[in-house]
Amino acid sequence: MDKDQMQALIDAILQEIAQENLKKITEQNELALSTNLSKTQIEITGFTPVIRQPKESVDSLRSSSSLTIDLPDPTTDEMRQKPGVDHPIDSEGLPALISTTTARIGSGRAGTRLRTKSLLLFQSDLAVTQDTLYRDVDPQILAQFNLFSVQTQITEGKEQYLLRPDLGRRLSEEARKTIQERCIKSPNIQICIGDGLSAFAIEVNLPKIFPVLEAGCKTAGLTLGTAFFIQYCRVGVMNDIGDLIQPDVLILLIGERPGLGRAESMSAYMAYRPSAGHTDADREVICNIFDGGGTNPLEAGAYAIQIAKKMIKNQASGVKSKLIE
Ligand code: B12
Repeated sequence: MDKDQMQALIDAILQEIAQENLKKITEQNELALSTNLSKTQIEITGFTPVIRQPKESVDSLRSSSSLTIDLPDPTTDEMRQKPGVDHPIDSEGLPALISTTTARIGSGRAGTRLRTKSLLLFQSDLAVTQDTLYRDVDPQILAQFNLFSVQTQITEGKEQYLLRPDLGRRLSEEARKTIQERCIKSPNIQICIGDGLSAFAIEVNLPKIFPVLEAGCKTAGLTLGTAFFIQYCRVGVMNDIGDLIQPDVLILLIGERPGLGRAESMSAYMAYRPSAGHTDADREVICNIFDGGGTNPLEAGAYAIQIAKKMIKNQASGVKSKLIE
């Protein structure tokens, strides 16, 4: 076979494949259109050509009032725990195992890819994470506890906050002035609230923990400073606050880095007489504060007061405190 014959043969084969594919796609388009695309669950068995709807038909489908999405909500507990593995060896053991963990196990696969359910769950969980990271704390919650707001040296919003943790550890000039003017100096306990990496964590936990901290201070005979909120806050800002207010103990309630689909976790970072140059070795943390699986915020509040009393007694926190014990 010479070169021209070879080329002719290749062209013929390519044309045949193209026609076959076109036929398949047309058939599938017709099927999808005839069912108004209500069957969005397309079984993926081996190679399936991508169905691209002609623009007019997509537009007409969008405007059709009979368009329904028939995939169940993948974020419900029931759907999260539903095994995706076809024909498991132990059909009772697998659901039992899945129910013991929030890890994504037994989710199965479609060929080499994720199942649609797993993909949608990932996307919705990631949306929860991003929402809490990029959103601001609801001002109504801050008003509820008479908290005034100050800012760190972040001036360009959340993107800058994420890229420049160093600026989130320093108070702005205006913040310093406001704190100097409005805060009681040298209290036993100073409470500050920072958005950190999760606005939602503050919104759900602050109303529960704050009254416990206030009541705990009163019962323990500890003086309480003027609480306030810090926007674009990192843990290291505790040093600046310590230098300005000079409390015995500073408690910073801050939103923790959210996990996939988990946004409600808050931490209480604490330090004895924080000041410039202190590091995390001088601090302590009560982490994973949230209802239903974490440290209950009411208990966390009571525990924070116990730790504060210990810090005052030992005149130390962090590693130094551990050395005294
Ligand atoms: C991110 C993270 C880290 C990062 C921090 C880097 C960074 N710049 O963000 C790295 C990997 C360095 C880290 C290290 C450690 N971490 Co860490 N960390 C976390 C995590 C996942 C999120 C913290 C968060 O969201 N902070 C809020 C944001 C806004 O703070 P930030 O200002 O951006 O970052 C500061 C804090 O994250 C702080 N930090 C991080 N870990 C720890 C631990 C302690 C004891 C303290 C005082 C501060 C601290 O360091 C950052 C710089 O100042 C938490 C898990 C959780 N559920 O909270 C664990 C967690 C807080 N870490 C923990 C531990 C034990 C440590 C280490 C001591 C581990 C080790 N043995 O070396 C070290 C010490 C850290 C230090 N700075 O000296 C524990 C604390 C347990 C406890 N109750 O004491 C947690 C809760 C994880 C866990 N479940 O075990 N950590």
